Amino acid sequence: MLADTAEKIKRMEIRGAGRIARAAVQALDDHSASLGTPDLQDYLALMNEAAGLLLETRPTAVSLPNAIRSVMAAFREQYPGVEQAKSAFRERCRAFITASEQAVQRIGEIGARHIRNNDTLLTHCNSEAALACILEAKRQGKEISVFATEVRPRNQGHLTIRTLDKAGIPTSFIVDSAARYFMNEVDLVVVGADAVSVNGAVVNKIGTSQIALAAREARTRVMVAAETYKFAPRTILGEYIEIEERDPGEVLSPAIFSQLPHVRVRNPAFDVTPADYVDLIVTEAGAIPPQMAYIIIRDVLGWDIGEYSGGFG
Ligand code: RUB
Repeated sequence: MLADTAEKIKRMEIRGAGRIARAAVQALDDHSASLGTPDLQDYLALMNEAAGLLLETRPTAVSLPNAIRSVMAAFREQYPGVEQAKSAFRERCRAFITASEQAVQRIGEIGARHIRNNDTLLTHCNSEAALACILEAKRQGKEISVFATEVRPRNQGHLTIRTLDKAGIPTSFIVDSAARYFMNEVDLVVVGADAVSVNGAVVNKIGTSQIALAAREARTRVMVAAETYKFAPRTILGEYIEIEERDPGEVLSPAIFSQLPHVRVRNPAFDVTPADYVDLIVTEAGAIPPQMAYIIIRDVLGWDIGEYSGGFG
């Protein structure tokens, strides 16, 4: 079960930063319940091992280590036996999953306030947090339309247009490279995030930074929807967020590729949009300018530059 979830996250059958975090927490909870050892030290060692396996699945989505650290914090307490440790862990896992779902809903409510009647939006990739804002605006009766990109190479845009269509939102499906062509028709770009750095830089699906650049040129606002557990605490220590580079076969079939000895495929899954290109980050704790990212890391996640404690939760 645990290995199965880890594999699904790697293969992107489970994808999107929020879903990855919840699936990992659910897998850890199931794993904990399945462990038969009566020895507390053995149990804790097996749980640490399990957490390690999940952590390695996708390097960029900081929601994953944040979520795992948050539930594993249950083991900072002392327990008389395995059963007590398991039930405390289960409580933490359930609380995380509920909070994560509520955060998306709250982001939708807050984000929708920044979408006006008759706005044309553009979204990239498939973000449940970004879609929550768009769907809530529609639910409130605002007349909106959306440009949705294809999202090469994995076509996450196909998921997005299904959701938008189901909600009855007029949608134009465009190839990624058409974003600048249409940008003058767009009032607001709405995207999600895999990670937000302490300096307000946003890591999201490859191509987001080009869209933000085109938006800046056209004076179109950019709104990022991101739960607070997507903020990357370790960036306060100067650490960079690793950008995942995926298999070349996602971009070009090995049959073609193997005939081109001088060609190599580069396939970064994410890119970094500097804070200057982002107008607003909508979190469940409120909408902030990107420059206030440190406040979220300090006050919501509990990491302070002065007293680095190595954990939160
Ligand atoms: C997904 C992606 C999404 C963020 C936010 O990339 O870039 O915009 O993860 O999504 P991939 P959400 O498809 O490679 O996982 O708001 O759903 O957490």
